Amino acid sequence: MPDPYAPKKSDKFTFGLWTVGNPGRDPFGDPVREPMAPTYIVKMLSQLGAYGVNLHDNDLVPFGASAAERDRIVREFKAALSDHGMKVPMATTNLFGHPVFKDGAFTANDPKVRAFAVQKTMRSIDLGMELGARIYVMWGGREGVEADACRDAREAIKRYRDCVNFLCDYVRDQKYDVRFALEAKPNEPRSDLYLPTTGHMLAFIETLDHPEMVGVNPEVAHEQMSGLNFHHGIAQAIDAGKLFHIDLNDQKPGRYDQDLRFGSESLKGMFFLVKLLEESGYDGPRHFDSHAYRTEDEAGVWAFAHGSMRTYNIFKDKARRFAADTEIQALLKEAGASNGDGLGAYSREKGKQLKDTTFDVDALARKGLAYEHLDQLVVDLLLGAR
Ligand code: GLT
Ligand code: MN
Ligand code: MN
Repeated sequence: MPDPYAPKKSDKFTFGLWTVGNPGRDPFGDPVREPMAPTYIVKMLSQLGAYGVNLHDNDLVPFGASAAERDRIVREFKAALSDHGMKVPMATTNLFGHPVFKDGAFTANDPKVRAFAVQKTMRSIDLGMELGARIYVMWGGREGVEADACRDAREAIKRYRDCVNFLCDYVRDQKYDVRFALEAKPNEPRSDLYLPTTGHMLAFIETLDHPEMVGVNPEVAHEQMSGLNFHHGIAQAIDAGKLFHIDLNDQKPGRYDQDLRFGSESLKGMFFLVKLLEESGYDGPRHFDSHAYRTEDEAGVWAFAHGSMRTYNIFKDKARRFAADTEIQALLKEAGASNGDGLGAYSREKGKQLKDTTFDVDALARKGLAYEHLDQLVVDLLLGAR
């Protein structure tokens, strides 16, 4: 019998080259896996049912490569994409790996470092456009501090804004069809990062010259590091029309950025996330930004990739069952879950009427809501007992 959860191209699953390509290096230990050629990653992911791959400039073209070398690498990579029917929906810039970015990129104190970061991003956007990307992620991995004495945090935000504005105008000038997605993270690799959560990013975007060009790329692990409810943040981004991209993975609360396989830790939280994405009509890529455990060889990497996609599809099926479950739906109806009746717009008369209304507050307060029962039904559903 065919696997009903098998990933298909139409599911729009993508992986960063840096994710399945992660060699298992950590701050305490050396790599445990051989590097894999980007063209090989494209082939293998396609066979597993993925829709595409995403990349940093230097995942494909090594830092400092000559123009001729760059062109050869890009040509071969494009051939692999077309041979295996794979897309590059998103591209990004590595603004954190090279020592030049040790004090940040867009927010660094040295204006030459900031200018180099913008130049690197412009070239990297050109590469992304050549590969067909329509979303450009900005993750400010080094935009932060250990020593807060080194700069005024307001100055950092201003520099960040200036760079994003410059890049928006570059894209407009080139007539590129691309949107930016900003990714937040509270800390790591810096002690503190500026713009630490998706909520901070949403507020920052409204201060830009072209806010319509810029949205967010929230990552599960990053919000959970801050102890936040990920799917609530996603709901707010969707409500604001700003969910341009998403980084799916998993995380235990209060740890370093673990980038665990999607759905491997927070079963209930990830169920509600998938339910939200599917029911909201989000049609962007379902991108996995995670990597296999350091215990794994190459076979373990593909098991990790397959598992990430399969788990998403299982949650998608559970969301369908939740919607079709008569007992769950009856409880939701009784609880008034979709009762959006509001006061409507204010008028002086309505305001007066409301002030004069008598509520039976005790009766309202006495009513049990049966959420224990409802939640247990969700647990039964997720554990396969329903
Ligand atoms: C890096 C980081 C991720 C970002 C990537 C995009 S790079 O792996 O940990 O969260 O999404 O720059
Ligand atoms: Mn990420
Ligand atoms: Mn992460």
